[in-house]
Amino acid sequence: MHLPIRTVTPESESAAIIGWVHEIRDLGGLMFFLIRDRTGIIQVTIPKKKVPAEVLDAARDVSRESVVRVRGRVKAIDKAPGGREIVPDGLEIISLAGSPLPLDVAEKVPAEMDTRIDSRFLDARKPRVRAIFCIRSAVTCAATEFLHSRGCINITTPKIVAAATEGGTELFPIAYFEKEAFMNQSPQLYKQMMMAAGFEKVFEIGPIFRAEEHNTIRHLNEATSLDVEVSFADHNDVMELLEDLIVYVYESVAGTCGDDLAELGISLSIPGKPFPRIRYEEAIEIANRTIEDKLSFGDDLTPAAERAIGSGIGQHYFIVDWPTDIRPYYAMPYPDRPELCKAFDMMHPRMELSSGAQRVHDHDLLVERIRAKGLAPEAFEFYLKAFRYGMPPHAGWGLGIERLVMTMLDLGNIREAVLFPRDRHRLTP
Ligand code: AMO
Repeated sequence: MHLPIRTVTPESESAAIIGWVHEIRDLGGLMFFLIRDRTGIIQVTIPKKKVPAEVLDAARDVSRESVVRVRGRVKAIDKAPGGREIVPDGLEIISLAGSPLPLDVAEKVPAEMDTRIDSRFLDARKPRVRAIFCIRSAVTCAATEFLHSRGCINITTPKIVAAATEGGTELFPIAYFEKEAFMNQSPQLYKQMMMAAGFEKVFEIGPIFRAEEHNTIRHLNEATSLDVEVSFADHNDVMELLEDLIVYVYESVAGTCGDDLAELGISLSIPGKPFPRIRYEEAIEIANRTIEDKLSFGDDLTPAAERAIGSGIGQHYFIVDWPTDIRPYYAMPYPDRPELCKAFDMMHPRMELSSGAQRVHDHDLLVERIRAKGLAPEAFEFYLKAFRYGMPPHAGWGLGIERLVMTMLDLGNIREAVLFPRDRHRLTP
């Protein structure tokens, strides 16, 4: 039986480990190997004159990033990682790696993002990269835990669909037998239909597909969204739920991912509640004080405006009360001021993380709103039907998981937070 490398201590008398050859140094009479598994790195020291011939042969034949099994005596040694080393009685090559390697896992030679993604399996062997994905796993796990504790039901909705939810231009059409279909932009219509089903509180963590042409550091063509929908709730209720979730997730990551955060050199500060609420009209006023291209009522916020507002606030915040014209048809207009709606964005100082709203739950108003957006209600018949037989008032939001991880870990590019990114130019691996 082999041990996880982290658990090998100077007190262990002997140990067997399996891992990848991280580094090889040959100093003549002595050879040093660093062996790595997902739990850590250990030094293997080979005094050439003292080890069995088979060990020496394998040590000479092995290449970096090969998988090896090592058996031997554990010794305390100050200078080695973890203060211990193994002097092997056995060294077996399990899988020999080809050379040269497409990229340097030990990170002595830096690689461009494209080179890294082309060989993502190698890139993800880097402790730093693995740490990001361990934290991402902890993020979705904590979010799931939190939403279950609030009584939400985890649902799964179709990703092959017949209608756009967020607007017609960002759709990926696909051939679906003799019909035209699309990759789903958002679980929006389906999570709302589950309100008509009486599920009351639902969530889903799943892929969303956006045919956005632009290639940026914060857009993907396939992203992961955490979607929530709650009945008998308004926009204020679900904003509270969202800030509670963000704080819970940060606390959980800070509490359970200490080693991974240390690997990334990050000390996580927990966002304070409540997040400030800023009205859209205030937000454009703040932005206009510093940005060059001034915004007027009805303009969407530009990245420069988001940065201008975010740098002043310096923490997570909400922008509320958006112009109805620039939000989707399903956002509920204020009855006394219908040019504004009960929609919000939740922002990190660097970028938008989530959008949401109280929804239109009245069938006739919804039809009117769909028409006002220049869309045909007939295309939404399956959705509208759910509004005719008892639809409760409801509200919800969608939160981008990659952006959450990116901002939490201060990553420069959203592609750092997804294993196999899909962008304007990339369909493999
Ligand atoms: P929206 O389109 O704003 O809202 O998406 C919600 C959140 O999902 C993330 N996101 C993306 N992340 C990376 N690349 C993309 N191309 C991308 N598109 C979206 C963002 C964004 O804030 N149906 C509504 C949600 C709702 O009202 O419940 C919706 O999809 O973090």
